[in-house]
Amino acid sequence: MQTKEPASIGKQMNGSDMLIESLRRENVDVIFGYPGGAVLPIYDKLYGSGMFHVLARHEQGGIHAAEGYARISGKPGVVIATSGPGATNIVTGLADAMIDSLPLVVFTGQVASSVIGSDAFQEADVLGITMPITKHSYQVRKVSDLPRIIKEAFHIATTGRPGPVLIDIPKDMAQGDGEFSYEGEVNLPGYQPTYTPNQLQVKKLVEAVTAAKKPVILAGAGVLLSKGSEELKNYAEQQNIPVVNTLLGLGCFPADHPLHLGMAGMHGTYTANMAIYESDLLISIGARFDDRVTGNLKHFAPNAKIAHIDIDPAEIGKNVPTKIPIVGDAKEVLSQLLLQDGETGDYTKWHEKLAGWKQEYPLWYENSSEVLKPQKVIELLHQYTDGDAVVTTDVGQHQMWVAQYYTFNNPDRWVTSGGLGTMGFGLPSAIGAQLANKDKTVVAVVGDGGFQMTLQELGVIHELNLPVKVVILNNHSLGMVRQWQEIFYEERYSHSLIPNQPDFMKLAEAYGIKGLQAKTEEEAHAVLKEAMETDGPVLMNFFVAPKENVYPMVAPGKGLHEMVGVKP
Ligand SMILES: Cc1ncc(C[n+]2csc(CCOP(=O)(O)OP(=O)(O)O)c2C)c(N)n1
Repeated sequence: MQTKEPASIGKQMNGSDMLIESLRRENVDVIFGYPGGAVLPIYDKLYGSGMFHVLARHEQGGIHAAEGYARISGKPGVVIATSGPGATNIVTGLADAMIDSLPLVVFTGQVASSVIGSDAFQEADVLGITMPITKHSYQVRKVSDLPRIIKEAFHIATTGRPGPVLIDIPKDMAQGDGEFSYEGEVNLPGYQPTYTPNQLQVKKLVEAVTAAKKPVILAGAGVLLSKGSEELKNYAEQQNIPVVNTLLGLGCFPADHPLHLGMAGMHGTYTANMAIYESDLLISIGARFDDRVTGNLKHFAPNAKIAHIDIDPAEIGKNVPTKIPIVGDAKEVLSQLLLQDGETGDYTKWHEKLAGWKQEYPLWYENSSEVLKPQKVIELLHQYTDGDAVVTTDVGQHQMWVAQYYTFNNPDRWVTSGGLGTMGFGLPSAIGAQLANKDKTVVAVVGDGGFQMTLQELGVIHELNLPVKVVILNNHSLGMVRQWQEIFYEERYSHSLIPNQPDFMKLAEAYGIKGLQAKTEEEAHAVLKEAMETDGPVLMNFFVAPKENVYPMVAPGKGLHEMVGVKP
C-alpha cells in the first residue's frame, strides 16, 4: 500500500541525521560552514550526504556569504559553525543580518549538555551572546525536538520581518537518537506577523494623498524583501508621486525613472533630501528612519504628515512621529493602494520645483587627467556591466560611490551592509550572491581597508571557480575615516592612512586568480573590458585619487537641508 508519509516519519534517528534530513525538506541547496569538535557528528553526516557545503576560510566569511545568498535568492542562508570561537566568529554576521533584515538559519555546535556551564573546552554562552542580535534562538535539550525547532527556525527567519535564527546544538544532541517527524504546521501562537493592512489606515492614506501638494515616497529594503518593486512602480506612476530611496532600498525603483529623485540621507542627492525636507506628505515604505537617512531628527521633514508602512509594528513611531501607521507587507499594502479609487492630488508645482533642483544640483565630481577618480571607475563599471550586475560592497567611501554612480535600475542587484556598516562584508557576500544567481555577473566593490579584513575568502572563489569580479578602489587609506578626519578633526590623520600594502597582483596570483590593475582612465577601460570578458574570477586593483571625498554630505547633527558640497 502506498503511504503519503515519507519513510522517515516516526523513525528513530540520530540528531545529526535529523538535521540533514530537515535541511533537505527545507530545500536547502547550499550550506556555508566551518567544522570543529562540537559539530564533528554533523560534519560526519554531511560527508557523502550530497548536500552542497561551502567551506568558508573564516566563519565570518561564511555568514556574510550566507547573507549575500539570502539577499539575492530570497531564501534563507544556512550556516554551521562550531562551538566557542567558531560561534563567536559569526557574531558580526548575526548583528549585520538582524539589522538589515536578512533571513538566516544558523547552527552552532555546543559542548555536551553535561558540561555546559563548566567552562569546558570551547564553551561559550552563545545564546547569551547572541540573544539581542537574533530574531529568535534555541538550544536543543531533547533530540526529538530538533526537527520541530528547525522547522520553526525556517518559518521565523523568513516570515514577517526576516532575520537570523540561531540553533545551538550540544554535542550529545547531535549524537543521540530520537524520533524524527517533520509533519504538521508550525504553531506559534505568540508569533503571527501581520501581512494585510488595516483598511481604515489605508483609506486615511488615500485621503492624505489626494489632499497633499508635495508628497514623497521613501522606499526602503522592505520593498525588495516583499518583492513589491512592480507594485511600487505602478503606484508611484498611478499617483504621480516622486520616489526617494534609502541606501538599502536601491533598485526597488528604477534609478533612471523620471519620478526617481535619488538616494536620501548623509550622502544622498540634494533633490532627494530637499524633497523630504519640504514635503507635506512623506510615505515611508519598508524603511526604518535610520539616522543616516534622517539626519538630525529635529529638522526631519518638518512640514510633513508621515505615513509609515512596515511589516514590523515595532518600527512604527520608533524614530519619527507617525500620523498614518500601516502595519503590513509592502507588496500587499501597495497592491491594495492600487485598487483604491482616490483622486490624485495636483502636484504640478511640486514636480516643477523638483525638476529645477535636479537640473541645478545633480551629483557631481571633477574628473581629472592626472589621477583616476573613483567615481569614474564606478561609472565605467556600470558601462562594462550594462548596469545589470549584482554589486556587493564593503563599507566606506567606495560604498557611497557605488550607491551614487552605479544607477541601480533593477531590484535584487545590490548587496551592502547598511545598518551595521560592516567592513569585510563585500567579498564574502559576493560568494553567496554568485551562488544564488549563477548566471549573473557579480562584482564585489571594496576598499583596500575592508578587503584586507576578509580577503582569505579568495580561497573559496578560486576553489569553486566562481566568476566573481573584485574591484578594489585603492586609495591607500581608510578613506571614509580619513574624510571625517579631514573635515572634522583638522586633517589629523590618526591611523587612517595605509601606505604599506601587500602587492595585490601577487596576492591574486597566490590564490590562482587573474589580477589586473589600473592607474589611469584609459587603463581602467582596458582592465574592466578584459575582466568582463574573462570567464573566471578577476581581482582588479584601481589606484584612485587618495584624497577624494564623498559629496554631497550631511554632517552629523545637521538636518537634511544643511548639506555641504552640493556644487563644485
Ligand atoms: C569592522 C569595521 N571596523 C571599522 C569600521 C569603521 N569604518 C567605517 S568606513 C572605514 C574606512 C574604510 O576604508 P576602506 O575599506 O579602505 O574603504 P574606503 O572608505 O577607503 O572606500 C572604517 C574604518 C567599520 N565600518 N567596520
